[in-house]
Amino acid sequence: MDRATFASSTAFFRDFGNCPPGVFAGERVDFIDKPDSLGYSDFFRDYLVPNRPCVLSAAFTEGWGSRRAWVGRDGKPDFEHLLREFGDAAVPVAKCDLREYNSHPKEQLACREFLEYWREYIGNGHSSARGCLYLKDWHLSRAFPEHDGYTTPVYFSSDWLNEYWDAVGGDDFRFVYMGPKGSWTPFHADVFRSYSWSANVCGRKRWLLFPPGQEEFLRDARGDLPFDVTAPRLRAPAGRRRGRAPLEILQEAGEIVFVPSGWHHQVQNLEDTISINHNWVNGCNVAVMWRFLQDELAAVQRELSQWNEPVEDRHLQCQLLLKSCAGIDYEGFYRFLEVVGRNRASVLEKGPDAEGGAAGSGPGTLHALFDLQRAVEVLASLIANEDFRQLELSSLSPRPDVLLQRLESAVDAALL
Ligand SMILES: O=C(O)CCC(=O)C(=O)O
Ligand SMILES: [Fe+2]
Repeated sequence: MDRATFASSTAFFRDFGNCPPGVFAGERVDFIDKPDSLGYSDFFRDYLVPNRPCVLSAAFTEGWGSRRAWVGRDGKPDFEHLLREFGDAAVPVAKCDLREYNSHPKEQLACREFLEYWREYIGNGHSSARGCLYLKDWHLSRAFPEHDGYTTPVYFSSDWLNEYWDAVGGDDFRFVYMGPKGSWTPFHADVFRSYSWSANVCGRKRWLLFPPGQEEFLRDARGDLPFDVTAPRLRAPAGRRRGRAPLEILQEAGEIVFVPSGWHHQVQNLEDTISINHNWVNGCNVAVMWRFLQDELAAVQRELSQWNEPVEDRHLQCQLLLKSCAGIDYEGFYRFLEVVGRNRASVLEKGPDAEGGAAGSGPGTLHALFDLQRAVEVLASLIANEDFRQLELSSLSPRPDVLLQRLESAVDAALL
């Protein structure tokens, strides 16, 4: 991160605090053609901080092994290769013709069974008695850590989510999707309101993207969000539509879509498509994640308050429910800030590096300082939060106030 980007990003979050203006006024999604025209700091300043989508051209994935090895000369998946490499793995597969709450029901299959189904589905004119199946949210890089199918582009490398889950074990947010033409993902915003990036190894996708807040116009009489925003009921004539039309992206083979934090979206595979997707959080959207957790907890509390039975340890029950519906509770979020905060403080203790002014350079000391300032701000807000204060804080080690003080001192020392 260069000095100018550090200064403008720090000022942005100082001025807008934890609720940046965020409303996307543009009608068009930027397309970046040449990798050497986009430095790390450019991406940080123009897309991450203002939370704006963009598309990176196929030149950005040109060197990936998966783009050669997983794809035949005709641009279609190379089934023989995929069977040899991944046939024995167990993979999650969604049934796109069915609905379970707000997603497609999933089952575990052997990758071989899915690939054979897919090949037959194509041979049958894209139809099958089994319906349309979609392999999704497969943790390929966890199952095959040695596989060199892709490298994460530097723009997406400040990734607190995977840094934390890699440190504590048990989960990660790096996925592969494989689906026939017609497979699709229903309307949603991503886990923890994280960012995502999604690269097509082969095939094409159609994305419909809604800036934060626009989803409110799509709720039905019960307040529920739609499952399918392309369903006829929702296609009101333009004059009667209250919200704006979504942004549409047609993503070609090799291209990468950057999905900002908290943007609802729906995605359809226009061809037989394989994609790689990561979800991530960093200093630019950690406050959005924290806001999301507070909103989810409030929803859980409302739900619980409707029960007639007295509930023992209500705040602990609420945390349990929060963890099961949102994927993390307040203590987990505290640990998350602790791990990232300590890692950044230790980078700063090592002293300045040479990257300060270099345009296009990746994370370094200034980035560590930016991150630490953001972690401190959100940690202070967590510690001041009434629901957090009701938890057994004395059992946390380090104690939250001690951790906050340590991290604040590390920021002060670095700013001297
Ligand atoms: O490609 C898909 O089907 C869904 C991808 C998605 O929702 C995402 O990358 O956030
Ligand atoms: Fe998504």
